[in-house]
Amino acid sequence: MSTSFLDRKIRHGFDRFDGDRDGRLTWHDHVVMGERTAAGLGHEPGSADGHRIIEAYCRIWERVHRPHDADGDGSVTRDEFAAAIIGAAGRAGAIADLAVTVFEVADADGDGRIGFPEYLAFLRGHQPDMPEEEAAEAFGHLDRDGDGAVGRAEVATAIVEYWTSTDPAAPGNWFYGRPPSALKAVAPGEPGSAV
Ligand SMILES: [Ca+2]
Ligand SMILES: [Ca+2]
Ligand SMILES: [Ca+2]
Repeated sequence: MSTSFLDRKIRHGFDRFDGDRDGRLTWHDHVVMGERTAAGLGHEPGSADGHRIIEAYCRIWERVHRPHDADGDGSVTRDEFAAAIIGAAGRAGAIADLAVTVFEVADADGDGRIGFPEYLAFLRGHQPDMPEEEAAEAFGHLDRDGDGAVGRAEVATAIVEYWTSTDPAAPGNWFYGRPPSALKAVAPGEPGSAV
């Protein structure tokens, strides 16, 4: 069970949120991601638009991640995180919350669509060395209707798939870039679950 595709994907997702790479999720990680994303979108440090993005990341910490801090020490470890998410597959509320906040952050110009430059800045907020080609490949998976942008419904579906789907072929697995072992995760005929 601990080596299932979903488990690996959740741990990979944890690493995308662990902005300072110390192996624990904290409020500070979310500030770091917000600052990077704001800078990637061209907002000056201290500007109102930059502040709005940092605040959105802090809301992700408060509403989505901090509740997993069972002992109240202000941080969530990788194991705590994986156990909480795996155990909470039905917690649709938190995932929907995440989708709304992510959209708010990534749709920098507020036109209701995430264009490729916006998506690239968002990804680089989570992973500064994200190659543009990998982001483009991911974007192609997420833009399911092929209209050249990722819309609200496409974000919502992708986030649900990323955090809950055991299907290695789910397009939403690409939400944070190339998923872990997307093709070699499981043998053909054994979709997703190496239980
Ligand atoms: Ca951290
Ligand atoms: Ca936009
Ligand atoms: Ca689209």
